[in-house]
Amino acid sequence: MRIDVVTIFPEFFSVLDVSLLGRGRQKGLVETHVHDLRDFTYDRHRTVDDTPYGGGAGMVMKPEPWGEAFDRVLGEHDESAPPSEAIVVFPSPAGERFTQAVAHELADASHLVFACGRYEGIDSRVAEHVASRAMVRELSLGDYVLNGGEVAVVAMLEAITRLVPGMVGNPESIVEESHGDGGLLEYPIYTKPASWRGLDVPDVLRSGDHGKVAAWRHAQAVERTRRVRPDLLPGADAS
Ligand code: 6GU
Repeated sequence: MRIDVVTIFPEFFSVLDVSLLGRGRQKGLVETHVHDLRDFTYDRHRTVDDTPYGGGAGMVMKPEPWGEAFDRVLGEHDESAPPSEAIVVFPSPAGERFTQAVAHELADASHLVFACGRYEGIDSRVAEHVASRAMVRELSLGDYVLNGGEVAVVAMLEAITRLVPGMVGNPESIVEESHGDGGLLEYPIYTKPASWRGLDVPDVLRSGDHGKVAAWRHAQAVERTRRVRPDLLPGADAS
């Protein structure tokens, strides 16, 4: 998988060198390229923003540097060329919700491009233009506002790349986790010692009865989901 990130803060992405993503890069499973949007400007001040048409507070990112950046990562603009294989992600609090299901979809792509907006956002023509050349997804982490897409993209990258085959040592460890296929939150987990600071591991987990253990874990997962995220339960009213 090839990953391109366009940002005015390339240094945010130095975290890609550590942890899971770093190892995946060493193994050749993912290849990341981080581009500084200001490298696609031509004025002395390397300007990437301007005032909004129609008025209002804040600044808007200008379309021209983004057009040049996409020409670089998607290939020069050519109306007659076939659409790129890439999926282009615009992180935005106004996007559709980034979920585990979306992470799985993006993990199947051969090329992902992340366009990190700052200020009040990117001139709307940029996403419209890119949509004529590649698949575009506007994605939000949740219902809160970040100053820019960078931190959101780091989170999305971690969620996506760990689903790429070969990235996680034991593939079974990503099957039973929260927001996996069961749609329930994860059950409580324990390791040794059996008694710690007066708190004991539930007896059922030490019984050796795999059927009982599975039933207990399922019941705990259902109970936890009902308590903290009832919206995830089957039949929950999404509204
Ligand atoms: Cl993807 N971007 C920004 N700027 N804020 C967010 C977000 C994304 N997701 C939640 N809040």
